[in-house]
Amino acid sequence: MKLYDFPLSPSPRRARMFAAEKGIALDIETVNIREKEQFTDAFLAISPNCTVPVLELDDGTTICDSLAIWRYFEEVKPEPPLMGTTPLEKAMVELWLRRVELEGYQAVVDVLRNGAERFRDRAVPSAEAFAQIPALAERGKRRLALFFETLYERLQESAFVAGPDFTAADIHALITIDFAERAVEIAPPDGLAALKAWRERVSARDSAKA
Ligand SMILES: N[C@@H](CCC(=O)N[C@@H](CS)C(=O)NCC(=O)O)C(=O)O
Repeated sequence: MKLYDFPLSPSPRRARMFAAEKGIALDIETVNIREKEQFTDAFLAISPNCTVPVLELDDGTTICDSLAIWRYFEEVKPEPPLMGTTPLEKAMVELWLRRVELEGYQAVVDVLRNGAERFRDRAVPSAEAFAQIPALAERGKRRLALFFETLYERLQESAFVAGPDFTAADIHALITIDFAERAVEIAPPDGLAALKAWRERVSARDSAKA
């Protein structure tokens, strides 16, 4: 299996970290999205939405979304489970994946893509031009602060984001926090001890370096 990847981007890191947890080997092909390689005809044929990651199976089938790639990996290699095994565990993982995506990751994306000069007219990842809306960057900062609070409260009552075990929800949350710190220079405030301790534990996993 081949992963079309860009090492600096959060979404491909999700696929790499999940695969590392599962012990799934991937051939990596880098698509330099800073050099606009996602818009070449060759890559558009692979990823019509012009984004990485894309997983290409040995028969040529492609899956061009990180969470769909997780689902595929989970089904073909169920051990160790990262998306829950009981109906309730699966529901809790799904719930937290959606909360992290909508309340955390999208907030970072709003801050970055509506604020940074390099995303002028590229506020949405697309071949089509989308103008920046500066108010979305401001709203994103507030939403990100709320997201940190939400995670902190959750991690005071739960060892991991979706429950007592490490799951894909932890991967999603860790990568979102790292992305916020690196790309928009917003880190969780001091004093959220349960969040800090969780982040250190999850960051110490070998897969976090993938
Ligand atoms: N929902 C997609 C989002 C993928 C995405 O937005 N990828 C970014 C990198 S993190 C990208 O390829 N951006 C291309 C661009 O900015 O033109 C997923 O999770 O795979």
